[in-house]
Amino acid sequence: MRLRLFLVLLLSTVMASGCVVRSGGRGGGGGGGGDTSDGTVDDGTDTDEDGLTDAEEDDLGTDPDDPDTDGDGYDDGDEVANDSDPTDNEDGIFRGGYPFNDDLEDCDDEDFLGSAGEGDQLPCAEFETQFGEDYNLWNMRGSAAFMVIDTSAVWCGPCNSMAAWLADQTPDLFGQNLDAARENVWDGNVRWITALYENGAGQPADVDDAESWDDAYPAEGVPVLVDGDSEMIGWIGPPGIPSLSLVDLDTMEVLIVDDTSAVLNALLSL
Ligand SMILES: [Ca+2]
Ligand SMILES: [Ca+2]
Ligand SMILES: [Ca+2]
Ligand SMILES: [Ca+2]
Repeated sequence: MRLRLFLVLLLSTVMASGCVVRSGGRGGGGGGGGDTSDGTVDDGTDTDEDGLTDAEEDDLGTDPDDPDTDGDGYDDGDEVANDSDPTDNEDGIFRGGYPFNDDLEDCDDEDFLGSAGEGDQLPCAEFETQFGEDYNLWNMRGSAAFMVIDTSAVWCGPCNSMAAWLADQTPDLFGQNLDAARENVWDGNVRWITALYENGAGQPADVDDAESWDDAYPAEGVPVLVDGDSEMIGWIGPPGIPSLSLVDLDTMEVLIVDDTSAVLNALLSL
């Protein structure tokens, strides 16, 4: 009963405070047998199953018993295959430490076609991050149970409020205490991406806007993606922003399309 009342309260506050929308991996793998640089035979054993054989790890100076030698969240084999240093935790595959997934085989669509519906699969599309790197959304697959898609614009006051809340700059969101929701994001139980489609002047957002947004509202683990082509917001099609949608990170299907209250309630109940 309390939850239902809360939902109604939250829904009404979100509706009242929203903005009207005015318009519109890199490779992977590694490892293999062969001879090593010191002439010893590599029998192909990969004890820690990180894609590098024990002999290769011996050459590289990585730990054959630890898939992530430097503890930056990326496996040694993935780091080598993607030209980051497996012994330097300041040098990862993606700036920001965002998840990496080298298996995009199940993805059929790279483009956003039509409009999002419940059960539709998220395209394996790339967006530029606030660091100027291309990031395929399917890298998030398997990194948590769910991912929130937050479609926002710089000119939208409530979008800024939501970002400030997520960055722990304000205690409440739209007058509600939703700590359990954001703590699930901070703890990595849920992934969150913010897709910015317009800047403060209502023009298409670019990487500078994404960088400024991240500087103003730094939230660890949350990529700020440049949606200046309005691909994401065009696909989701919210009549108002901020708009939250929810994706199942196992199937990559959209569970909730443009229902901010429902998504926040889902995050509260995890
Ligand atoms: Ca290994
Ligand atoms: Ca290793
Ligand atoms: Ca690593
Ligand atoms: Ca590294």
